[in-house]
Amino acid sequence: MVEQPCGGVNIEYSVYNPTSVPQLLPEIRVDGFRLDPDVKNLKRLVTNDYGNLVKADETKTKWSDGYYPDSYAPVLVGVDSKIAVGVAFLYPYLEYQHSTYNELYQDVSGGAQNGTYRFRFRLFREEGYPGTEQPLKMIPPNQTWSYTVTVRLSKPRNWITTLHAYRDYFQNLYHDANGEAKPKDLRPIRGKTLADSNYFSNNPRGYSPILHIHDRGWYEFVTSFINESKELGYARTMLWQPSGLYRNVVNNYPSQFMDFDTLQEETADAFFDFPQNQIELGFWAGRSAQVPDRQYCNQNDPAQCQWDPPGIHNADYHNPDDMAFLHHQLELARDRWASLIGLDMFGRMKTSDRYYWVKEMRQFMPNVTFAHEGSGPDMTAGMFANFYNENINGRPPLEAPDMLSNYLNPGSEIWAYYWSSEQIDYQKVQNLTHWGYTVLLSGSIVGRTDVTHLDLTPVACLDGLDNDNDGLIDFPKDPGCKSEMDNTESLTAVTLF
Ligand SMILES: [Ca+2]
Ligand SMILES: [Ca+2]
Repeated sequence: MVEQPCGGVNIEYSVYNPTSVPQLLPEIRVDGFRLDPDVKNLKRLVTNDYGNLVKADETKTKWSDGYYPDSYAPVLVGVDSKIAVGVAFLYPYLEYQHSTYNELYQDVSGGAQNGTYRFRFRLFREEGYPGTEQPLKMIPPNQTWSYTVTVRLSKPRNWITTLHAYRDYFQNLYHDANGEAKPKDLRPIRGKTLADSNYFSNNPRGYSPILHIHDRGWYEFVTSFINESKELGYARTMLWQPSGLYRNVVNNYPSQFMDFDTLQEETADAFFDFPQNQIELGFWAGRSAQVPDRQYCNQNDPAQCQWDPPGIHNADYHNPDDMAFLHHQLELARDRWASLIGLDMFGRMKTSDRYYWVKEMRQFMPNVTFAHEGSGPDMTAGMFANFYNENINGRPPLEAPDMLSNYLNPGSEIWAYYWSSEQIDYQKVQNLTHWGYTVLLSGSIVGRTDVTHLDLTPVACLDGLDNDNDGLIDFPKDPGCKSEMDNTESLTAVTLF
């Protein structure tokens, strides 16, 4: 594929520690970019919600999406009306295992560079659990670590191509090792909540009484759920709390998502009806990176644990007992015909451990699509879907395609969770699908949305095809595309006289 021409340089950094004690890593930055000094004319790439341009907050002089790999990629892009500047930080994450805090900021010192912009990567910290502050990373004695900062300039329209050197580096490191994700599947997913703590007075695991899973097992529910899903036009489904809920509610949803009670266990062959009816069955794996404390499990078999254990902990990828438990849950899901598995709170595992664990899961269940709740970084997103929930953490609604994900991991699904207790905005579901998101609809009204006539085709400027046969594909390459949301690659007729 030929990139739009964009100029730039690569800056190589070698950090050598000649001493006999570990040393802090220095801040790495590039200075002096003369983008429009008036911040209200500046747009920047966001990397922690969905990867697209937003207006820079003009009340600030520093803009950051926090640490990578909590964010999607270690890249910074600033765009004004004349030029786009993209700066990326290339380093072998799995080898160095440190995060980086990425920041675009404006020099307001009043000096010679006043009003110009800087791009910096700093506060490199030990890899740890997202949301917790780790110690600063030290480079060991007598070692040299290498980093490359790529700086690319382009016309504003071509801003995404300023990241092409990062994309080449990234795909070479991660895609070559794992293969690309499957082509995106835009068919919507129908979500269903099976239990709620309000129902503990009715049955021990809080299954919704009207579903009768608690007293009649799976057969009735599965038959009616499949029939209903077919009528509404769904071919993919997701069941939350398949094993019910813990009474000890702080540990919900259960990591024991496949540890059924006796009646549910005895009727679990009902799930075979899903593949029989060409409906993909999904299970939501509660707290998928946490496991029951060892003392609540069988002495000889760490995979067999008592239901609702009083203590759980973050799973350690290097602890065979923890991993035996997680493996066993997956085995049960596989035997029960799961095609989709949602990994609840997956961020409780370190990024590099998640990376190796998901690689293993994919080998173990090659036909299953996994999804990462909380959105994983680019290096894991190449192997499974991300899950975007705009209902939490003040995340913005999805109002455009995820250009960054499309660019780095074009085959990866992004599940856009649509939950509402109110009437559905069907146009929103259609827009999200056109923009390349897989919509996961859930809730008593939303989950009953008829999607039979949903158009599953991405817009022409985002579909990877040369729709008008001019040799140029999609936005920004095809000049007929006004934006990545344009549905035609053809230039509209212009009246000249
Ligand atoms: Ca196209
Ligand atoms: Ca074209």
